[in-house]
Amino acid sequence: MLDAVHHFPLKGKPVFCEPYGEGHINRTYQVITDQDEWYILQHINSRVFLDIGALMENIGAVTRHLAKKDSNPRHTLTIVPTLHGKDYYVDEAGQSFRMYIFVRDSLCLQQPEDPQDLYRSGLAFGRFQRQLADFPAAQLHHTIENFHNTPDRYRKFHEARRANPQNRLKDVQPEVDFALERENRAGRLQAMQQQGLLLTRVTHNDTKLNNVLLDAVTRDPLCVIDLDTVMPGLAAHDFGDTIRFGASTAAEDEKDLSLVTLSLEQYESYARGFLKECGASLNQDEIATLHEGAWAMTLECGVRFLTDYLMGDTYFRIHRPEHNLDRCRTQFKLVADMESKWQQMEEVIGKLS
Ligand code: ADP
Ligand code: GN1
Ligand code: MG
Repeated sequence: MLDAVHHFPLKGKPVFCEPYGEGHINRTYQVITDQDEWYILQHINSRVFLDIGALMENIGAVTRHLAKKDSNPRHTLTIVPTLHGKDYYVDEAGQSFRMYIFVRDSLCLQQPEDPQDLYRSGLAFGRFQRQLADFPAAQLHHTIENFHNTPDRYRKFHEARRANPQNRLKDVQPEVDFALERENRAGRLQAMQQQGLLLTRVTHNDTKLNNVLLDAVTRDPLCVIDLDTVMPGLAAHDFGDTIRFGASTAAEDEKDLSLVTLSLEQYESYARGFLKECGASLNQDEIATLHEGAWAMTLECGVRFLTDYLMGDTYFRIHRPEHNLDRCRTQFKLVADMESKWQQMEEVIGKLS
């Protein structure tokens, strides 16, 4: 049993503490006590998050704000403070841990199981954005600088190519070429943001399907989780990242690229849910660039996986050699498929707005 578990005031004595979930960043454990109380314990990744105090301040403020808008405890993450009343526990080795109430009777999907699942996820993330519309964005710390600044992701990619510490560059020429061919267009959203056309909002920034919980019985959206990257951002990012992950017809690390395509049905389903909840508050340019967000988030994520592969897999957790390269390849295949379906993607948004 992890020692950290004993630093939180649990109801009952912990009898189970095992790794849980599919996240790429933190180490997550499910904890169960002899009174059948369930918790999530997380070892926070301090290589990725350089200021964990600031990160937990963000999560505390955001969850308090959300809980004021919706008092159902299954609808908002609940932090369990440590025995000393802090939001997280730091052990003697300097490692940080936090605890949440486990949202029970919920589903966390790795891929949509029915056509309505992305609609439900769209409702959840659209609602999340709407509920935070009056949260003062300036209060939020940037937990990762330049997180969805695609041109800056390219800058890091070029650095990795130059450094080439693992001598892997020679094996990835087609992927490098694919990324370079699209570099000029990749910063379009940031340019529009700088011109004031796209508004900076409080966004989640990591809207993977597995970062939202659905009710296990009704499948209604319950709770948005993984709040580490809630920061000022663009609506197109929150729209796009779900499409990248949830509207792909294959897993993020599928090796058979012929299976990886954009499902226009799932794309429309998410757009319908997302726009239902937050469409009224978006301006014309924001709506008109949602599909660009899907393209940009997918390209950016592919570039990030490729950069991490070149750097020796230091950021995303991998479960096999070349895992990051496989992930990069699915992202680029999806980008290419989006390009071939561009007009339909645009038409769907036009039809729904
Ligand atoms: P990561 O940043 O590593 O992705 P997450 O915060 O997303 O970490 O947690 C990993 C997984 O743990 C989630 O995908 C989900 O399955 C599960 N999880 C996290 N928080 C809760 C919670 N409060 N209740 C139930 N399951 C949760
Ligand atoms: C990471 O933490 P997780 O697994 O939900 C990453 C996202 C990527 C995603 C790719 C903090 O998300 O930005 O899009 O992997 N999170 C962070 O699957 O970098
Ligand atoms: Mg997650």
